[in-house]
Amino acid sequence: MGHGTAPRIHDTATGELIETHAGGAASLYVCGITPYDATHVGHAATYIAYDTLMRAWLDAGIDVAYVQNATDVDDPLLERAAATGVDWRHLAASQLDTFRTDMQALAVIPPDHYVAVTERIEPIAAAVQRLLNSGAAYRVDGDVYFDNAVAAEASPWHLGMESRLDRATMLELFAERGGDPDRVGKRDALDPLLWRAAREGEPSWASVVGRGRPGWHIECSVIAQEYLALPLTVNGGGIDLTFPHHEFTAGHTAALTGLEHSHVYSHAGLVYYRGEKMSKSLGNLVFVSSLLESGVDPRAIRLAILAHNYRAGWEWTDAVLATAVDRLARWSAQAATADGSHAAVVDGIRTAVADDLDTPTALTVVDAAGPLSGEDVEAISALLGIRL
Ligand code: 5CA
Ligand code: ZN
Repeated sequence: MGHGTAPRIHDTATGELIETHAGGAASLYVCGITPYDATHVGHAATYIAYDTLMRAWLDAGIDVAYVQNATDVDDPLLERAAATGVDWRHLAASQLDTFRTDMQALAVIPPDHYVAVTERIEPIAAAVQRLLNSGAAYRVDGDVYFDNAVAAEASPWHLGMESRLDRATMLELFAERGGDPDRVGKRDALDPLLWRAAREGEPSWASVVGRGRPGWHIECSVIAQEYLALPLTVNGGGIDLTFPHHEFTAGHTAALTGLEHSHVYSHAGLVYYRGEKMSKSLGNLVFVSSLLESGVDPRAIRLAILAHNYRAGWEWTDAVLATAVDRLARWSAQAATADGSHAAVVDGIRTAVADDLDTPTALTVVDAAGPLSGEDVEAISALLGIRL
């Protein structure tokens, strides 16, 4: 369409709303799934948040380059494969298939490049070697770690630049989210793993830094650098990625390039179910595919998600879904029943979405409109991804 205003987006690193319209172009990197237990409603909410950002940019006539990764080799995926006696490659492939089908059903615009870490082992290993050469990385036995202190001296990044957390909180989250603060031989407890040397029974690849596989954060740093110009406009993901993942992704990129990784670090709030974060490790999951199989209209799932502010944590319940089913029925009954244009609705949706993706307000604009014109229906489709 090309008439909307470019959105302002909340940035974790500064705590401020940031303009995202520089030069009529934007780049987006959203951290993709680790393909097991996909796709739950929490995943869907995060990808729909960034889909709303995409739609707002496109509506404002901005050229967007969008990349997403898939963490198709990592400890939790390997553990799940081992526990269920499935080959890890088959597990990853089948879950990525489900994810893509679910995203399509939910009308999520696909990324321009969807990149699996197992396809990018060579450039990742080359980046690890460069960090070793520059002194920003060191070995512990065969494994390679990032030296936070050296990187902070030599680059625009320092520990805490992105997450703004204190060290005690960092240590806690690092241990919870895949880090190894107690590994003997590290220079600092918070130095993250860049490369894990081959272990018996684990997948590994031959590379310039020896046989092994990539650490987590270097994956997203290198894939973003390969496919997009730096700094990114927005690096997005769920709020659980604030630390350690996006902190160290930013650190690795800065140490490798001297550039900032991203202009904005954006985080979506988490979806809860039965009082706890919907998560693979807790097992309290509601799958998009199960909802679809039980006959739920994918547009109702999307509306249920859009009814919540993307930054707020919220609870998935039957009532949330029922409200969305009702809303979809009401909107459908009103679609294309009004003559002529209805600028207030289109403007209302645009203004709300441009204001840090305020979709709850956009929905109330449509609720209040009564009969909808053809132009309204087009705006609802373009900006909210709901085709009535
Ligand atoms: N592969 C990494 C990112 S590089 C990863 O975090 N994968 S994931 O499968 O665990 O999560 C995929 C995305 O969904 C991440 O952005 C994560 O923050 C988000 N996510 C996970 N659980 C929830 C939840 N309950 N609510 C909202 N978003 C969630
Ligand atoms: Zn990532």
